[in-house]
Amino acid sequence: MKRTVFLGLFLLLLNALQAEDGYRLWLRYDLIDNKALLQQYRSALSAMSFPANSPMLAAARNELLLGLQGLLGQTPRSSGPGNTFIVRLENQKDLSPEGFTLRTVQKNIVLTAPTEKGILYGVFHFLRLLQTQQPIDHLDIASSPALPYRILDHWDNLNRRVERGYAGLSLWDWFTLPTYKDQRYTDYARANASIGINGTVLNNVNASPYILTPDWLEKAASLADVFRPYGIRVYLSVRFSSPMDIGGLHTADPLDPAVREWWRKKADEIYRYIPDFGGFLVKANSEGQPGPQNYGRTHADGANMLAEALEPHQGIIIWRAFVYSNETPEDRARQAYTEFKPLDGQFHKNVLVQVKNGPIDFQPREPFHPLFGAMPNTPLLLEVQLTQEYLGFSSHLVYLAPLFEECLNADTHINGTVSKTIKGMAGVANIGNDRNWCGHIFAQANWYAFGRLAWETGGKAAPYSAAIATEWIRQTFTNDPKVVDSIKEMMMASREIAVNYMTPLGLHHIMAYEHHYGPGPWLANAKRADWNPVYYHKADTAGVGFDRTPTGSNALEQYAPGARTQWADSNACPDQWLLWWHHVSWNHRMHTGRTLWAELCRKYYAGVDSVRWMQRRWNALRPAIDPERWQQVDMRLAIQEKNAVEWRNACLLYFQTFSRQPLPETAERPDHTLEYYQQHKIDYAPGTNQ
Ligand code: GCV
Repeated sequence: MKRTVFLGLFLLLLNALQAEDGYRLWLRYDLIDNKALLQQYRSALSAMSFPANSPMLAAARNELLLGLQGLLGQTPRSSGPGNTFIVRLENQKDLSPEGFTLRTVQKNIVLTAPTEKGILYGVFHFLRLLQTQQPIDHLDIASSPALPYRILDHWDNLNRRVERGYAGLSLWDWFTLPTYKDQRYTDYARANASIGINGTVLNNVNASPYILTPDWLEKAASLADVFRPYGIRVYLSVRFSSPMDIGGLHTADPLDPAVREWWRKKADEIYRYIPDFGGFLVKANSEGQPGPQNYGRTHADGANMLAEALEPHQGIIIWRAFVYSNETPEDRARQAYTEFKPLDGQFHKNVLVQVKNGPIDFQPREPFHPLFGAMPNTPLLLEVQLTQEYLGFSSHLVYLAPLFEECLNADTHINGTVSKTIKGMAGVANIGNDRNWCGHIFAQANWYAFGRLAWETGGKAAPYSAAIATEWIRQTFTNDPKVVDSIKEMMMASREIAVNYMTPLGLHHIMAYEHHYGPGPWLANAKRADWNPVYYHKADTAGVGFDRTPTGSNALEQYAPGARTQWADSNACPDQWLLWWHHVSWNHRMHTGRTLWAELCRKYYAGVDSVRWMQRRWNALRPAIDPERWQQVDMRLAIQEKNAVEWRNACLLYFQTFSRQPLPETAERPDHTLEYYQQHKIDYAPGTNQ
């Protein structure tokens, strides 16, 4: 009996130890499976000299020990002979305050940095070298972040629902805060620090005013305490009408002295709770949110009032440029530029304007936003969306780094590439309380890539997406080169695959209403014109596409002449942008020699075929991946395949009513009618009920 119980317990323990449920993200510190390398690493790290007399240095040191214990099965002695890992705070020429160097000096490895944060980042970098099984015998690394602001934006509501969140509830268990500090908060901070993220906006940009009341500030302060040793500053989204909502004032006019005084006092109060508070993120006069325009004032008036309140505390204001107005008949793609360009140079120095990567809204493909390069006197942040609102939620495998990089590397023809015109990146988080954090194991790669890109990019021409994917796969799954290459190919192809089965050739915003999951190109009765897919594709019997040239909305004029020329002529415009810029006939000759209709069919069919290719590939990888994560991904790929078929069939059947041309002879026939797809409703899709 005793023996059975013991065996049972043993098996349970074994199972628990082996379970790979995705919780550890890329911070998996398992014993290195290459014996020769393991020996080398062990002898290179016999001793350690790591004075840690502050919470941040202690966090860095603990991480190093945790990592080495797992990866090497031993930790270095804290002193004595042998090869030593030496950590030193030291000023270095050409290093930014967050940078570090890792060098081999007489058989020792020396990590130096001008600040504690640099040491922390250097430790994570070093652990990554071991995890990805890199040589460490001749290290000569100097690394500084390309961009100073690397921030996650959580669209988490105070009731724990996450707007556009597909990985469960908010990670912040507001109800038990400030007292209960879940271990997940620390693990979240570790994961962020490991990829250089240095800020987090805790709450939704559609902000509740309550976040600024004492109870909630205390909760935010408690999170800030957990994040501080990991170099992460807390920011809050604020509602512009807060002085009225919770302050008892009759106005929120930014030029009203009482309003200004209210914000000043509020700022002082916040800094008593969170001495290193980062600042405010503001969505104003956008999608129904209040803002300075309610009082006839400009975005600059609103931002500057808040900037003055935070300035004595060195806080910043991040003011979003995601604005469009229902009353304005102007093409939505033009509106942010129209409102913000004239304000260039009018913002206080502690204001940054946050601009989405494209002028509409996180579509599978958009041209870069025309404000990049157009506001030389205003620091800009690039906002990208990690959560896949328009890219199949957490059900579809879509590696987003190539999308982000397409924008970062786009030439503004004013000040170089987009990456050269920005001071930082903000990523709308895809994190929730799901055990694996992001819903899809591969969605973790988008969180990872966001941090790594924000650290690495900055005008350097090299493409990073593939290198970052390699790093992530090696840390997340395996160092087996064949497996790494096979997964990498899948990841690198996945964004284009999604574009093909959703919105090929420059189509955009033809998703189902409100939840944005699945196709809805026929939708025409949303309460705002520009919430309707028909507004964006403008299909008729003559053709399809949005004319944004001088014969149409002329959104093209908002770009520099050099940028314009690539898109201006419908015959020269690259196929991938065609229907974004032009309304062309169904028989328009594409660069491939096919007609537009034939090309559209080809893309939609290729999209579905490629999802099936991903499924086959994943199937072949089964022996190389642990069963739990393999199966999770396999099941999600099955959802993706089903959805891709629906996208293809629904869109082609719908556009066929205008093109009046047949589907390709040999192709798989749609299994349902257009009416069937039009009636397909999804109740309670995640991410919408706020
Ligand atoms: C937070 C899109 C999303 C909204 C989001 C908005 C924004 O419109 O659908 O859910 O609101 O962008 O970025 O403010």
